[in-house]
Formats: sequence, C-alpha cells, structure tokens
Amino acid sequence: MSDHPEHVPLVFERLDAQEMQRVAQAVYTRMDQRRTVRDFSSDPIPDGVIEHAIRTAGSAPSGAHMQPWHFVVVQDSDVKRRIREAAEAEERELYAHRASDEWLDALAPLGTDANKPFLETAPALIAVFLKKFSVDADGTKRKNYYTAESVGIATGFLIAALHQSGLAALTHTPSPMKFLTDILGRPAHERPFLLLVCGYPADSATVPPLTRLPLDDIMTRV
Ligand code: IYR
Repeated sequence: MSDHPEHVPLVFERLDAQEMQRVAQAVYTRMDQRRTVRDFSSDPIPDGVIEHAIRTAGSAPSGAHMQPWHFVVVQDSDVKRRIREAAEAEERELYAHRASDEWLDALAPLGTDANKPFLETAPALIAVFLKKFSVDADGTKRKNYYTAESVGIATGFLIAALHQSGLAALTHTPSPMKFLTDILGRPAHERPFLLLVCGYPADSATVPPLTRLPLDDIMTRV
C-alpha cells in the first residue's frame, strides 16, 4: 500500500532462481564481448535501431526524474566532417601540449592519436548533452539534480543497448567539446557530455589485448 493515491501498481515479473542465474550469466557473457572499436565500416545502420537504443537510454533513472539528457544523432556527411575537423583540432592540442606525460603513457596501449577518421567513416555519431536545467514549453526553467550521474547512467544504457543490438560504439571525448554546441546548434544550458561513434567494425578492425579486473578485485563483501 502506498501513501500516494496518484501512484499506480508496479509491473514487476519475478523469475525463479534458476532462470535468474541463467539470465544473469547470459547478460554477463554478452556484455563481456563488448569492445570499444576505433575502426568503423561505413555500412549503414538499419532503420530504427538507433532510435530504440536512445529510447532505452531515455528509460534510465535520473535525479528527481528530471531526465536531464538530450541525444543528437548525426548522419549527415557534411556535419560529420565539421565535427571531425573541430575534434581533430582539439586533439592535436591535447596530444602535443595539454596531456601530461603520465596521461600519454596511459593512452599508449590504446594506440590513439589526434587523427579521428572514424568521425566521418562511421554511419552515425550520437552527441550526448547534459542539461543543467530544463526549459518547459512555457519557458519556465526547472533545475535538474545529479545531472552527471543521471547522464552517465543513461549513456551506459545506450552503450549496452547498441551492443545488444549488434552495433559497435566508441566513447569519444574530445576536450573541450564546446564545438558540438555550436555545430549542432544546441542551447547554452546543454553541455556536451560525450560523443558516441556508432556502426559496424571495419573488417580489418583490431583492438588492444585488454583484460578486465577479476571479480575479487572489483567487489568486496561485508
Ligand atoms: N580524447 C583523446 C584522448 C583519449 C583519452 C582517454 I582518458 C581515452 O581513454 C582515450 C583517448 C582521444 O580520443 O584520442
């Protein structure tokens, strides 16, 4: 029973223990196959796949249910080219001047540099924006809460949904990303959060031989 008469009954399906264990393991096995990809094919993405992944992202929990996110899907070649040019200009600064030696050493195993051809090759870029506040239809401003946590969770949902749908993605964070606000014409109260590059891996794609920390290193029981 709830003290909130406007609330509605929860829809929740309990699985039996065996089914839970099977599903938990299957989800882990599938998610553990996800790898960040930096070499993309230009093959187009079937209609509706990105839209559903963004619906999934939009189902994430958020502070006071303010849903402080906006997703811009970029498929136009000219806009992708402008984003690539602006991102590479920032990345050249980063690799040549802004990044410390410690940072460059940490990046070395990934084999990254200032060249970002995937920003044009990949069929879709999803620019994720964080809204410090929302503006209602009548122009009223509403403050949003825990925006970084909320948008981070939604982006995790998005990456998982793209992977489950059979697409590869790259979390790209050229810094600073103000150029995304300008090129994509977003309002000043939205802050670029990150850029997700989406598509199929190129046939020749390789990935660094990363390992994941074992459970004992990432989990403590008390
Ligand atoms: N934004 C740069 C550098 C970079 C930084 C981190 I932390 C990475 O995990 C990967 C790259 C780039 O995209 O090359």
